[in-house]
Amino acid sequence: MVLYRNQYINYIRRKPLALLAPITVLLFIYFLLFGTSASTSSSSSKSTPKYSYDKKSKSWFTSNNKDSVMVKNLPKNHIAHYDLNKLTSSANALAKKEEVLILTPMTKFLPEYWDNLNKLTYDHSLISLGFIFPRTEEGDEALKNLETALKKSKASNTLNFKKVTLLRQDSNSLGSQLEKDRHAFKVQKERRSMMALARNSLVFSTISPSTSWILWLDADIVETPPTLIQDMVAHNKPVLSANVYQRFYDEEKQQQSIRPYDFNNWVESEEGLKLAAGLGDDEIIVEGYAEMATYRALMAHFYDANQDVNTEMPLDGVGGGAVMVKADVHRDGAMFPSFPFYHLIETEGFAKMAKRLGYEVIGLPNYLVYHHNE
Ligand SMILES: Nc1nc2c(ncn2[C@@H]2O[C@H](COP(=O)(O)OP(=O)(O)OP(=O)(O)O)[C@@H](O)[C@H]2O)c(=O)[nH]1
Ligand SMILES: [Mg+2]
Repeated sequence: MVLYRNQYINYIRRKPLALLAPITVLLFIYFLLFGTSASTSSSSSKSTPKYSYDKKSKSWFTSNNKDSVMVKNLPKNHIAHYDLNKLTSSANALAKKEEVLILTPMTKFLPEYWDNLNKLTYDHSLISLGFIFPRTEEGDEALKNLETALKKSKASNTLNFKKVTLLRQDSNSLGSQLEKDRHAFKVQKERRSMMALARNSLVFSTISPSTSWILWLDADIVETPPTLIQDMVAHNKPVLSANVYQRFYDEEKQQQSIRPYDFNNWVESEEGLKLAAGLGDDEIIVEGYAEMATYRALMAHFYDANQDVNTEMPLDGVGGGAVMVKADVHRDGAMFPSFPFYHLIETEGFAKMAKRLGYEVIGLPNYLVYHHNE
């Protein structure tokens, strides 16, 4: 053996150039086969983005197509299939493990809102949460408070939601959110159109291919039945709005009482249509203002404690307090117009758009949720 090896070594010592030909052939074959991937590994060792969409390097056997890209370093689940035909939103959502996305635009964090949300009895692992905060001091404060609440829940192992998304708004908001400023008639168009932009950013950034239902729940809704989700999906309606009331202390009767709060759930009236017909293209109707008497039937006034809690009534406008929407309604393109749409904007414009897409909009006059009392 030793002799055999020595023979070879002796031969190479005598004629070193004899190695040149086989080495060249080997190198040629190597670059031909691995030329492009060899350049990958050297570039990916630098701190490049996780996925690189480099232009394919020109090699001898590939065409010089400048637009073709190489997608590298992909995780195993990079290509995901979802059959939207198989995604259901049904009356027995919980049994079918349908996912619910709860969306809340938030200027103020109320602990009562958070406690109520956490008490919802729908399986939390099927619930995702999405929040959007304005770029104001108030928004900063609300975000900080929600983060603290999230940390606390996490520390006590009670944060079981599938996913929580916190968004900072890129559009503008009103500076002052004091009750009297928020409700002044002249600021409504601007205020509601800003809220529409916030709602649109929120839904378009958080809806996923597995979302079956979207529950719009305002940050000032502080009390709902714990079975809110099950109760609402049981109606199996594309858009379903609960009746927003408020608890207060009745000085006259010297006792706790309730009163209607949200007047954005309404049925269109002849007067409302006439009013709209007389408006300029850019003018809007906002419900609940004496400046614009519409004589619409307001769901808030239809509450009857002695009637069936599941009574339904068709609506033309909805508020944003607690509205359950089949995710397909949003997927089909229904959003919150920030511009006059049939002279309506935000949630009221959304109801109109859902109807124009062919969906039913329904209200539950006897199903109450409660708005915060400032
Ligand atoms: N991200 C964001 N959220 C907002 C903004 N304005 C209001 N919100 C939130 O949007 C929801 C509805 O706002 P509200 O101010 O309660 O509007 P409203 O219910 O029409 O009026 P109120 O009678 O005052 O309750 C609440 O959850 C607010 O916290 C805003 O500019 N940006
Ligand atoms: Mg409100």
